Amino acid sequence: MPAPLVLVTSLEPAEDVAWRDALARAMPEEAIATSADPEALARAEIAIVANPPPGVLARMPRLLWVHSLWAGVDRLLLDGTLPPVPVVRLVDPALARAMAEAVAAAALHLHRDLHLYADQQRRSDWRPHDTRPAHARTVTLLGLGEMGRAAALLLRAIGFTVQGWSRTGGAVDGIRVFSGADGLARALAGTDILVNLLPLTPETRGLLNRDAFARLPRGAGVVNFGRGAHLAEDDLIEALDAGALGHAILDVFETEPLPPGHRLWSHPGITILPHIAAPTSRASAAGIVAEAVRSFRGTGRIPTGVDRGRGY
Ligand code: NDP
Ligand code: OXD
Repeated sequence: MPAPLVLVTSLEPAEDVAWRDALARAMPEEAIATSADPEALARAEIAIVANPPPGVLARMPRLLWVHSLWAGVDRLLLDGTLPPVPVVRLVDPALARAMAEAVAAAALHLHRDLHLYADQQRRSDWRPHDTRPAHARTVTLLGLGEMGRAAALLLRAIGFTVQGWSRTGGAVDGIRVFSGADGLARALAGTDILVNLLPLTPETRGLLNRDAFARLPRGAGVVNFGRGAHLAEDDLIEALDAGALGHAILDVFETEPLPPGHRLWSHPGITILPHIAAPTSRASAAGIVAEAVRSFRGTGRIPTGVDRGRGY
């Protein structure tokens, strides 16, 4: 009888139970315990995690690998007590498709000035603005991984001019790819709509800042779908207030939920979304975790984890 899998989360109890049910449905052959079960912690080789409370994984002496239910592992890797085992993140084509839709929606929103019309409506102000074709608008994707590549394809299909920036500058079909600090500066200079899809790492923290905004053409739009800590909030507000940036669409924040009364809620230049750019589908994610567990049970091979030194 193999050791149980342990689900370790700091989610609300109802959400935790929903994940446990989804995982049990996806792999009925496995026993799935919670971190409240000391015997399971002592025996388990695999932990399935979503924002695990710091320190819990360190109490698993036989732990061989961890599967995250999130795509981004920034919070997990910040836990200084995390045992030195492979950390596998969620790579789910359904998540990438959802993200591509959200990026397309945000880019079209900015491209067709929907924020201006929402504001005009409040004042019964019937005033059309000039339009341009999508190909005359350049959308730059920061990050060309699972999310960025899916978004690039859809944006191109809509007709936008698309370019991207990544660490290695690896080619992505049909789009211009930049890398390095010089590449970022060149990419920003030609950007109408900037979309952040980077993982949060020591290198990318605070990248959306005054320097970056100053390199964008006047009136550019900014979309942050990565992590809240990518964005220097004061710099964004300063750039919006000065008219250097046109509008920002934010889905992720340093503190989530964004507290009531937070200044970002009421800024006229900002559209707030409650971290819904690419919602994780429990059934789909559980199926992916189940495949990884079955492969491990069958072959003994641990799936490839993230590069913990690099942070993604
Ligand atoms: P991937 O690991 O597949 O891709 C990461 C991309 O970022 C790669 O292109 C990588 O470059 C690039 N990158 C990393 N570090 C740097 C750097 N220092 N300079 C330039 N480029 C860099 O991640 P995903 O696409 O799956 O996810 C990205 C992030 O999206 C997640 O980490 C998460 O934070 C966020 N996310 C947000 C969601 C939401 O609902 N808002 C939902 C899901 C994810 P290279 O290709 O060269 O390695
Ligand atoms: C994720 C997210 O990382 O939802 O999966 O942000």
